[in-house]
Amino acid sequence: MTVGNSLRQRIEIRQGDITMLSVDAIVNAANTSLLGGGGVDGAIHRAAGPELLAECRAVGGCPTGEARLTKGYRLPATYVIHTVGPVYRGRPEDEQLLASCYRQCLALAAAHGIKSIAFPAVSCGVYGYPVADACRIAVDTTVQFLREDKSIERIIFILFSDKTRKIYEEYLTGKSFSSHR
Ligand code: AR6
Repeated sequence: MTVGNSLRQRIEIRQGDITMLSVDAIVNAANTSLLGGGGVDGAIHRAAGPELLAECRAVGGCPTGEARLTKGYRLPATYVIHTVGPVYRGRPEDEQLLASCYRQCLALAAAHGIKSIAFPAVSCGVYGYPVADACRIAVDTTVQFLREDKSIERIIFILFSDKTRKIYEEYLTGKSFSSHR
């Protein structure tokens, strides 16, 4: 088995509801208040229960491009890592901020000994990021991180729609996983 193959094997693409996943951490596509909202954020708060909102209140918000960790409460996941993606405007900063979301989530996960983490398509709903661009940033940033970090064993990109899942699968299939840096 080559280094490249083992890296590829740590990444999984799935379609479904992130709130159902029994992993160490799920990522929430939140807003800077961390006080809940619609989309995946609403679904996570509903499934986790009011204790999650109470902890988020105590955290006191999160700037765009950063991430914060809380417990998962009534979710099957142990932790929730809340990140705030950029509202898409087609600026170069959008790409930097979205990449920073993925890097910060992964760094927080590694710092907490998290071995399995699931990501939704951050910024691809209400925040309007084109899925193909967001997918490239998500996958490339994650692969870059996994080359350096050996502690995270499993990353799941969990997509709500079949269309989005296919975009991720096609991108991952076309990507080279050779061991060069
Ligand atoms: N599981 C997995 N993916 C989901 C789920 C789910 N249960 N529900 C929705 N998605 P969005 P954003 C997908 O809008 O664009 C909130 O109000 C959805 O199809 O949830 O980062 C926050 O409070 C889409 O592909 O997040 C912020 O104000 C992706 O998750 C704002 O929306 C992200 O869509 C953040 O916007």
